[in-house]
Amino acid sequence: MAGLSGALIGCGFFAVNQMHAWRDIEGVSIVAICDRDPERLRLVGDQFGVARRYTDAAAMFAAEKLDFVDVATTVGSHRALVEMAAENRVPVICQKPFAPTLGDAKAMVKACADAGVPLMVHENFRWQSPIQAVRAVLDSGEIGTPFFGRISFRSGYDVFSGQPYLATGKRFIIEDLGIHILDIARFLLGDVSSLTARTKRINPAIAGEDVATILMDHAGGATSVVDCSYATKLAVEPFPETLIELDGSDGTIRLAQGYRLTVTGKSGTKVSDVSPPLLPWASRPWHNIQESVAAIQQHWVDCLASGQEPATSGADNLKTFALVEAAYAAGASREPVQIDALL
Ligand code: NAD
Ligand code: 89V
Repeated sequence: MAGLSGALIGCGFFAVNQMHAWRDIEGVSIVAICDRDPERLRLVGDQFGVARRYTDAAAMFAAEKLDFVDVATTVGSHRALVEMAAENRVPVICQKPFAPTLGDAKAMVKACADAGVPLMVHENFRWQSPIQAVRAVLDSGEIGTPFFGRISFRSGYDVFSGQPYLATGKRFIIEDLGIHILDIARFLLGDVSSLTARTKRINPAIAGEDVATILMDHAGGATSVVDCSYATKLAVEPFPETLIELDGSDGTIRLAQGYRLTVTGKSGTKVSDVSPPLLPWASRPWHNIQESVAAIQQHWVDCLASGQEPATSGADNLKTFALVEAAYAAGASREPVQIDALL
C-alpha cells in the first residue's frame, strides 16, 4: 500500500499514545499536527519530530494534503472538526465521546456520509486483547448461546490527575468510561433494545456521577449488567481492567482481575493468562489501553486499504452513544428507556 499521510489535531494527555502507535504502524506518517495551545504543539512536535505545526485546524486543512486526520481533542470541539474534515474530503478518526449529544453525533455521521468520507470513532476498549480473547471464546461456540453478562469496571484510581477536566463536567463516568463498557457489552452480546440505570456521586470534589449501574435487554435475548465506579477502593487496584462474566447455555466465561480467563464449556474448564503485551513505549497500568490504541489505529489503516467500514464507524458508534444518552435519561427518571426510539 502507498504511504498514508496523516495529521493529528489535539496534542494533549492521550494523543501521545496515538502518536506512539502511529509511529509503529507501517506505511503511515503523521506529517502535521495541530493544537490551539502552542506549548502542547511544541512538546508533541519535538517529541515525535513533526515539523509542520498549526494552531488552527482550518489553516492546516488548507495547507496540507492529507489521507486522514486523527481528532484527539476533548468532546466540545469534535463536531466542528469532524465536519471540517468532511468539507475537506479527508477521512477522519474522532476520539470518544464522539459528541456532546446524540443529535450532534447523528449530524457528524451524516456530514461524513454525504461527503463520502470514512469516519471511525476511536472506541478502543473492545480492541484490548483480553476483550478480544473473550469474544473469540464466544465465537467458538464453547459456551453455547449467552443469556447473561456482567461487564464491570470498578476502581478507585485517580483519573483526575491526568485528566482534570473529568472532575468538572456535569456528566462523568457514563460519558467518559461507561461509554467504553457499554460498547464492550454491545460487542459481546449485540445491540440493546432497552435499559434502565441508577447513578450516584460519591466523591464530593467532582461535579458528575462517579457510579453507574445499568441493566440492559439485548435484542438477541441476553440480559446484561454494566456497572462502573471510580469510588471503589480495593486491596489491589484493578485500573484499567474491565472484568467480565458471561453465562451461556453450555458454559461460562470469567475474565477476572489480573487478566485471568476461565472458560467452562463443552470441552471442560480451561484457565489462561490473557495479559496484554507491554509495548515498548507503554507503561503499566495503562498498557492495556495503550495496546488497544495501536490495534484500533492498525484497523483504521487496514480499512482504508480495503474500503471496509471500521468496526467502530460513526454509524456503529451511534448505537453505543444512544446507550449513554439512555443511561442518563433512565438514571434521572428511574424509568426504562427504549433504544430504538433514540436512533
Ligand atoms: P487534553 O485536554 O489533555 O488534550 C486535548 C488537547 O486538544 C489540548 O491540548 C487542547 O489544547 C487541544 N484542543 C482542544 N480543542 C482544540 C481545537 N479546536 N483545535 C486544536 N486543538 C484543540 O485531553 P485528553 O485527556 O488528551 O483527551 C482527549 C480526548 O481523548 C477526549 O475526548 C477523551 O475522552 C479521550 N480519551 C480517550 C481515551 C481512550 O482510551 N480512548 C483515554 C483518555 C482520553
Ligand atoms: O478511556 C478513557 O476515556 C479515559 C479513562 C480510562 C481514564 O477513563 O478517560
